[in-house]
Amino acid sequence: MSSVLHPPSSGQDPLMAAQYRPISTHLAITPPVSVVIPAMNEAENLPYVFKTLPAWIQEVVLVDGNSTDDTVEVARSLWPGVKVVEQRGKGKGDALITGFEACSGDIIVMVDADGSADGNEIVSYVSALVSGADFAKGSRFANGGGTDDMTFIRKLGNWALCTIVNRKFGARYTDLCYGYNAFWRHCLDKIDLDCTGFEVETLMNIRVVKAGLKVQEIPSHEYLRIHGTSNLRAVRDGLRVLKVILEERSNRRALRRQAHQARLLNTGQGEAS
Ligand SMILES: Nc1nc2c(ncn2[C@@H]2O[C@H](COP(=O)(O)OP(=O)(O)OP(=O)(O)O)[C@@H](O)[C@H]2O)c(=O)[nH]1
Ligand SMILES: [Mg+2]
Repeated sequence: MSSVLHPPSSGQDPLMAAQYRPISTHLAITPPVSVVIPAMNEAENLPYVFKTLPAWIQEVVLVDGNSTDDTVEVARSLWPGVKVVEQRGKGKGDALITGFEACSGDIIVMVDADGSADGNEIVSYVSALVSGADFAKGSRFANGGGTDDMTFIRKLGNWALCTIVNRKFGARYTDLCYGYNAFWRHCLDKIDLDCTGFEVETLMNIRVVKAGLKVQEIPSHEYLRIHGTSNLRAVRDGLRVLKVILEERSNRRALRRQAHQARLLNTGQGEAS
């Protein structure tokens, strides 16, 4: 693929070499990478988050959810070029949609601000994307992944919802409700996000499958939130995830019905029946 190259050797034209940024010892890439961080009162956690972000990241977009602490000031002090955007509405989904619009990179990486995601994993996500995947989906339950942050009940709920998505949409996911993902910007045109809460990750995972995009799971380790308390409510948000799954399923049926009717009309059978 044209966007992947081994790091240029010292004999190469420096102007040509400047287009490529090494992201590991054996890989250099040209596409700019943006990281989106939704953050609501995460000032105490941001030092841990920014500490692990690779220096080759082109842009960091922090979406502030009307924080009442020093989230914005701390972000600016830790990453001087950080682009801070205020979300229009409420919820993590709304924040991410706002953040995606503000990104200028070709590759967009979603990273939580609670210290649960290790920025050193970004290289695995980006490597998968430049190697041909459209959507690199983090998984805590793929071989090599893990979580320190899920209770038994949350694991059970996530497994049940993931099983439903796999059965209903023909996916082969090992994880569903996880916020560490990366994708090429062009995916946004195909998944047309329209939700506000924590169900956003599920909606993305379903719509990428429906759009026929190439998804690769990336084993990821979720660490404990370092400071503060979770904004997620297992039952409330679990039900919102289920609602999204059912809605996406009925939209799919309606689309199939429309396509079937269009085919009948084209062959003249529709008028006859
Ligand atoms: N801007 C913004 N960020 C939010 C909002 N809700 C949650 N977040 C951020 O989204 C990320 C994930 O939220 P968490 O509360 O950690 O939820 P979670 O990771 O699903 O759940 P835990 O595993 O319990 O931590 C964190 O960085 C939050 O600050 C919101 O309404 N606005
Ligand atoms: Mg968290």
